[in-house]
Amino acid sequence: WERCQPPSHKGINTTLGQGQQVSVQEKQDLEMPLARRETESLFQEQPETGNQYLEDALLRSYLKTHLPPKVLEEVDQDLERFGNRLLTKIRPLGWECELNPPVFRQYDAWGQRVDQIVTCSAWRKMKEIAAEEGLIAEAYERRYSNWSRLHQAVKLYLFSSCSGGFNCPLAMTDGAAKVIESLGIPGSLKNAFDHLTSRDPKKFWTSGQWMTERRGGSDVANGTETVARKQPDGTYRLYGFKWFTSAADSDMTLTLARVVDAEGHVKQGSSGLSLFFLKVRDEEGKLNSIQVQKLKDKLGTRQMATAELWLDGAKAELISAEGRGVASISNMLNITRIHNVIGAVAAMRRMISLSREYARRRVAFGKLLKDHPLHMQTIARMEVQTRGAFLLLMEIVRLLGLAETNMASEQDQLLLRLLIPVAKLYTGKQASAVVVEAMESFGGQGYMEDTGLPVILRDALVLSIWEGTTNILSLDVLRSLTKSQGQVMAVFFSTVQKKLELASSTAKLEPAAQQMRDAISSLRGFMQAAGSKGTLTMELAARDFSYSLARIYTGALLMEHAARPDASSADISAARRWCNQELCPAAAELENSSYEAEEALQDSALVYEGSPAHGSRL
Ligand code: UCC
Repeated sequence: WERCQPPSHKGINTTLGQGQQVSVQEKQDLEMPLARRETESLFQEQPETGNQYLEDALLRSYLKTHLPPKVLEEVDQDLERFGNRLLTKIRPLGWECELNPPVFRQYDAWGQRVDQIVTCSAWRKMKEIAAEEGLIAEAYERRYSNWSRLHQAVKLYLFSSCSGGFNCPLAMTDGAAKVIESLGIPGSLKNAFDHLTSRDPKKFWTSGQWMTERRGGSDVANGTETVARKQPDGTYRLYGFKWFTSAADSDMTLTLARVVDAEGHVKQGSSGLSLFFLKVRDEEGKLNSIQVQKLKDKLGTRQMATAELWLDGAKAELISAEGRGVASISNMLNITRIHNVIGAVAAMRRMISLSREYARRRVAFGKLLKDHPLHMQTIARMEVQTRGAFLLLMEIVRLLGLAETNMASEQDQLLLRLLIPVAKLYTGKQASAVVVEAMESFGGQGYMEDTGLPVILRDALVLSIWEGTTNILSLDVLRSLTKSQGQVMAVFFSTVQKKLELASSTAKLEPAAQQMRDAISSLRGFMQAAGSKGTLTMELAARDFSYSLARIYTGALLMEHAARPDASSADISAARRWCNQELCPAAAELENSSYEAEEALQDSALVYEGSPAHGSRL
């Protein structure tokens, strides 16, 4: 009784008369202990998950299918150990990062400007763990040859949802290492490369990727105002304002700027941009002529410091050919976009793990949630999406591993170039939808901050925004078609066809195989029809077209996985169900004339009806 003592109720009901209030008070005093006791016995159980690696059936079956036995043995041991470390040590640190976001201290007590971004000890511990676990190093040491990249990606996938946002600096660190490696690790960058790929916590560096300026994040070519002035010693000084710099506490960064020529002019557009390397602080820890303007107030990823920065003569090194900045930073973008996919799949997997555990414990309407067929159907639909996204991720990192060990054919490389934006844009959207749906599966509890579920949602919502929005990436998909003069589509079709042939001998998969064949023929039809129309058609179709590529390729991967001799019934039903959806929305919308110029005008009319702009020339 004492423990359940309710708080004082004096004056609680101001709408009742004095006499009534007393009787209500008395009634409450009598009833409360019982009500309290009942609440306690009905208290909801927290869903608890175990070793993520051991509980991830698809991940384990994928590794078993693809890795050579010796590699599998070692990787399996490492992942089981890592899974335990995540559970016992790393996940609690991740939560600490959420509770203790970075703080900006602009001046010290004596009025000196210090521009300090103060991070919590858990965040700093994450950096040490990332080094110890080789979360970057693994991909560059290549001890498992072409499978090293996959091993790294799987560790990052397991780490992501426990990392308290530290997956973001790791994404950019990986991207920076990749850029430096693809430049042939020039002498001046050898030191930085060694730091980025170190397993020594004392030596390990993280990197930023400072691209976005005030005039925009997508249109880098026209939005970049930062200029670079050459110094007598061959280095440059950068002047400009970086509007959105994630992981601003990093040790170094890669950034774009326009080189000022002898006449004091800069070249506008993409061909005026060059890529620079800079260290954020000098040996004494002083900022490299950088002023931190403020920390961004973001919806999510609050554990990680994103800042506005003034570059006021920051010392930097030019690392690309002049005017090749965008092409050079693309190596970084492609890696960070893969990390985005990792984050998306990890968020979906985490929510489903929690949701399915909760369903085993929570009783409603007289039975456990797991015994309500409609509830299970809802989670199963999320599971199908997550499986598809996971296999797409594995396919990309498999191809990347081949490319990084000179084992990729020209076709593999084309496919990789196409699939990165496709996967980034598609899984970003899947993650938002799945995480929201999974949140609902907890009822009101899902909406409560202290369950830790809203954090996952907030952090997932950025995945379709940063690193290129859905539309920007859809246009990047078209860019990869144009650049390869359509070859990339020939590779796409032949690869899908090959995967499907393997699956066609499994009777249970035949209806799905037929749906896939129909979708492929619709896509071919779309390509032919759209090809004979103007560029507006392809631009209007870009998003639906990218979705079609994602759905068809993922369908082929699910079919391939389900056609293995030791496939589970879940593998088969995931493939079947995936193929039940509209696999080629681009063909359907073309049929609806959605990509005609007239429809584009209608789009504007629909959007602006009732607005002051209505009737003006839009
Ligand atoms: O920094 C940000 C936040 C950081 C946080 C990240 C953490 C992620 C963590 C995930 C973990 C959960 S956000 C910054 C985001 N900004 C972007 O992503 C930029 C979005 N905009 C684009 O992607 C645009 O498409 C641009 C900037 C690439 C377009 O620029 P241009 O200059 O107009 O493009 P061009 O002229 O078409 O391309 C210039 C060259 C071409 O090569 P060449 O000259 O040889 O023909 C292109 O083929 O660059 C090449 N290129 C590419 N190559 C362009 N894009 C690519 C690509 N994706 N891959 C290969």
